[in-house]
This record gives sequence, structure tokens and C-alpha cells, in this order.
Amino acid sequence: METNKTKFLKEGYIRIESLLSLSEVDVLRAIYDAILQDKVKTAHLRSDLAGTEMNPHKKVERITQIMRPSSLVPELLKTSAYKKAGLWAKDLLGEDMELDFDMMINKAPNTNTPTPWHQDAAYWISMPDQRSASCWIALDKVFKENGCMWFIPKTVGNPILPHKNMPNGGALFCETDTSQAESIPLLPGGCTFHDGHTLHFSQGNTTDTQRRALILNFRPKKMIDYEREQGVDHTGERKQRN
Ligand SMILES: O=C(O)CCC(=O)C(=O)O
Repeated sequence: METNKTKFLKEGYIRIESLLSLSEVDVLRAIYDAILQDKVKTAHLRSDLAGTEMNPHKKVERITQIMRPSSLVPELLKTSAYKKAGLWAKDLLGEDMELDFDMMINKAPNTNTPTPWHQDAAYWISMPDQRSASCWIALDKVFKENGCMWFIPKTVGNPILPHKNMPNGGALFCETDTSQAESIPLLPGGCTFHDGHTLHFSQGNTTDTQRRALILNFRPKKMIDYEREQGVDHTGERKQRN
């Protein structure tokens, strides 16, 4: 029988229709919006995944990424989202899974900028134990036109493909066959989990409202210690690691 766990291990991603109730989502939205609006406190953790806009008249953040929001607002760690996602991560990959880092990714209204196809592991140092689970939580209703997640089911071995930097900075991307890609629309409080080697993407937001996602990344405690020993705390600049 296929369970969420067997599907995650086989295909590299799963969809959980309702991780959080609407009242739990409301608590997160209030914290999320306050962090997003605070450009001063978030300056060292904030970037635009769409890259640098050279034209000063067009300088609008399109895909705002804020790393480690819980370092600014530690109460986030006590919310049900972090607890529930942590339990799922342990169920999917083992009791030694712990939160490595969190991040916010907001697609602003009418900015029509895709997050290109990539594998998260391309951003990370290589590690002896490659288990990882990333929980992408929708704080808005998400669908193709505002940037829901798309995934390509894992293939055998699932190697990290060569990634490149976009010419204007911002996100990494890779070339891949997208014929098997599946889009995952969600209601607020729904989430997906994906493995660090799973290819994923989202279309640009062409709607009049924002698309807020909170993302929690889990990996084995020993690998988190291994990263920290090498100075990797996921607050710094994005660059290709592999
Ligand atoms: O939110 C997005 O558009 C992309 C998210 C993503 O790439 C990730 O969570 O790894």
C-alpha cells in the first residue's frame, strides 16, 4: 500500500492537504507580514531570488527570500507549524531529523517571475548523510498562476545536476526534462515535503495578491553539526556548492 512515506521515498515529494488549521495559519501570517515589512531588521537575511534589477525605477522585490526568520522572532519555533512539520520529517526520514533552517519566500503581486527549476542540494555543501526534507507551507491559497510548487518525480540515483547562476544573480537553475512535472495547488495551511535532490519550480505570480510560503528544512542532527562546524548556518549568500 502506498503511504506518504513510501511515496516520499520513491518520488521525492508528497502533498499534505492540511498541515495547519486556518487559525494556526492566521498566527503565522501576522508574524510573517511583520517580518516581511521590516526591511531594517531583515536586511542581512533578505534578498530577491529574481536577482538584481538594474533599472532603479523598477526596483520592486519580486521574490523576497528571508533566511532564518526564527532568528528574528524566536516565538516562531514554538508554533504548531514547526512542531507538526518536525514530526512529519521524523516520520519520513527518521528520529534524528531536526530543523536545520527556516526561510520565507514571498512572491509579490503581478511580478510574473518564475523560481527556476533546481535541486536544493545544489545550494548545500556535500554531506555524508544526504537525507533531507523541506516542508513548504502555503500561507495563501496557491495555484499555478500565483506560484504553487511543481515537482518532477525522482529518478533512480537522482544525481545533482549541474546548476548555473542566473545572469543578474538570484536563484540557481538547471536544465531538465519537465514532461513529468506535477503542479501542487494547496489551500492555506496545506504543505508539500520534498527531498533535497528533488527538482522543483514555481511559475511567476500574475495575480493581484501576494503568495506567501514558509519553508522549514530538516536534516539529521549530525549533519547540522557538520554544517555548523564548516560555518554553514544558512544566513549567508546563495552560491552554487556542487
Ligand atoms: O517558493 C518558491 O517559489 C520556491 C521554493 C523553493 O525553491 C524551495 O522551497 O526550495
